[in-house]
Amino acid sequence: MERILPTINSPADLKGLSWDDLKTLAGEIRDEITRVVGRNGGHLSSNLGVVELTIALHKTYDFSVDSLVFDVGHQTYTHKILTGRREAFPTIRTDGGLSGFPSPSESPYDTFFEGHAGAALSQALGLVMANHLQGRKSRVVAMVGDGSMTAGMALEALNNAGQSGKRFLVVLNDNEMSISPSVGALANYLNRVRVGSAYNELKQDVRAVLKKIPMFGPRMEKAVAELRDTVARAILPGQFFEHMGFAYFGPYDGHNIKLLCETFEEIDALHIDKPILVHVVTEKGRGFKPAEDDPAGYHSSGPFTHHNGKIVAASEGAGLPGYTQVFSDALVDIGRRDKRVVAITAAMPDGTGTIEFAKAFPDRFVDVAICEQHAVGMAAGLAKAGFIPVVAIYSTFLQRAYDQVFHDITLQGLPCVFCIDRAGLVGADGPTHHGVFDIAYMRAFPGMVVMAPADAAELKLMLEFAVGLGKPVAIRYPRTTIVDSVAGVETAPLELGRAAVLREGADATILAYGTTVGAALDSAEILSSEGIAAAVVNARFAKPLDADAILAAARRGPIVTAEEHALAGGFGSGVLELLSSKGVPAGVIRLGIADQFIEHGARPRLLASQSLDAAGIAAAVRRAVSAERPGEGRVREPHKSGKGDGR
Ligand SMILES: Cc1ncc(C[n+]2csc(CCOP(=O)(O)OP(=O)(O)O)c2C)c(N)n1
Repeated sequence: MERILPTINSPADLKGLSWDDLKTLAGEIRDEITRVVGRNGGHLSSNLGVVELTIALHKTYDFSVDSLVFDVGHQTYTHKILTGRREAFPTIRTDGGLSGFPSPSESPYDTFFEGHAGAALSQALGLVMANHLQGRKSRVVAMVGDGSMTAGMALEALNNAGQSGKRFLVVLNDNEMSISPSVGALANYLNRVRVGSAYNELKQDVRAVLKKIPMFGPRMEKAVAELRDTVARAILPGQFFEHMGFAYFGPYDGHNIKLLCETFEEIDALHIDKPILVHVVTEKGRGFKPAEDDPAGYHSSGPFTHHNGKIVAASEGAGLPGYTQVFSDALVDIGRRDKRVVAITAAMPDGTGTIEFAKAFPDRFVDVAICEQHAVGMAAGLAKAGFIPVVAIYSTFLQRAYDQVFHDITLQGLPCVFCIDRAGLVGADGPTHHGVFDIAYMRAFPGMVVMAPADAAELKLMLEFAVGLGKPVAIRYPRTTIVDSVAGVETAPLELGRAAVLREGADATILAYGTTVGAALDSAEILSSEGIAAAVVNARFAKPLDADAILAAARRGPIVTAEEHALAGGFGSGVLELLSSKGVPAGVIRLGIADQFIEHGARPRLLASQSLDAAGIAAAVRRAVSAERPGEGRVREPHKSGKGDGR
């Protein structure tokens, strides 16, 4: 039989297909997604779960006119395939290829750049209001998962939308999973709705059967009807949403394209004058056994090969990134010794490496769901009562809790350890996920200690140090397989605000922060062979800065700062501020992320594009040295450079 997928170049191509064709198409799309994610990695489970739902939405609506807003946007692979990107789909998440998230620069069908949970309802409501003001009749649809519905922003939007009385469609894609199983009262509620409706259906079936039994039929029927009414009163589906001002429909089988299309059309024809929520139940990982069995494991999958639906080989990079693993082990170790330590995650026990702590000390662990703000607010309460909260959140998601870091923690002077994972360029997930603003947003607050390890051993040291510090403190570390130890970084004890000189050199100083220390040492080696002696300092702290080390460097000669962070407000900015406040005019070249959003791509390439590899740092030092000594010949005898004292 001819394959249908190659004939789909735009959503309009769905219109003429029969229900059977659409079902076949769903299977072909699933195979394509599994094939491509097997090669490139990606959000497998979530995408396999929404194939039929996405087809149904594109068949019913015309999103060249109507608007479709995805929450998070990690589940848009079918949408991309249907909206003119079928041929480009195999490039997804690769250098220069399609983004793994919605990207308006790729297609007019992608309404917003997305990547953070909970934003879609607010964005959609804004579009609805704009339509209203501009007299446009186009429809607005937001698709949100049950996990993301727990986000504060989503609940704020529900609250506002219900009151606004403005019509738009929210499709609640309920698969009982966030990345891990959904947690919290809303998850329990949705579970009751699902079970309740299944129970009601069961009663209907039982009633039909009993009716056929002449002796007991009528009496049993009455009893069953009473029972059903009681159950229905207790778990009337959608009561919560109805009370919030929405018209609720569901729950529906999210894998039945015909049912979904008919439902969307019927609801549309009702011309309901308020927001509408259609509750759809789907299965995460649907159609690919390994993902069905382990939807969390395949939520964000590395490459793999499979044969007849069985995994033959997973990528070498599978499992936790190196720093996360080191953090995970160190946290359990500290938790064993110090009963005051409590770990908090916002829906990412696996990703942040707090799951082992959760297993070891379930009473001292909390997963608050996708609620970063609440996570930090709650940490304040624990800290106030004498506990030591360790809040493990990715850099990009901690941005959600900026005010809580300010108001609930630092303003109160409360001790709290922020373990900021995925700090820096994250690679294939791209601009929504790069964590390149945390130094700036953390170091702005009085009393905050901000540090970054150069290697695994230093991360352990820093965690230990932070837990004992009695202050608000942030430790940032990247998504990368670990370099066990960076040559030259000694695990000397930490002292607040003290850097470690790793290599002496009279011509220039590289002040490296966190992940750039290894590259800085390599660049010093390159430079040494050219006769340039560059000192390398492992800064360790972005706040408080080591004023002695920085002033000493400025006296020696030019400085190059290197950090995997936005130049605006980062470590290098701090160095400039310090020199300026001391009245020291120094030649400083700052290396970091330029004032732009960085695309997705392999991390080493992205780092090189920002001059954050050894070659880029060496080039900056050459520039600094030649600017310092104009006219001096560049090439000198190779310089013998001694290692620092490791302090
Ligand atoms: C603010 C924020 N915090 C955390 C995440 C990480 N994250 C990505 S997807 C996801 C789970 C989303 O669950 P759900 O909305 O139910 O979608 P599903 O993957 O189950 O389809 C999480 C926690 C995020 N994207 N944004």
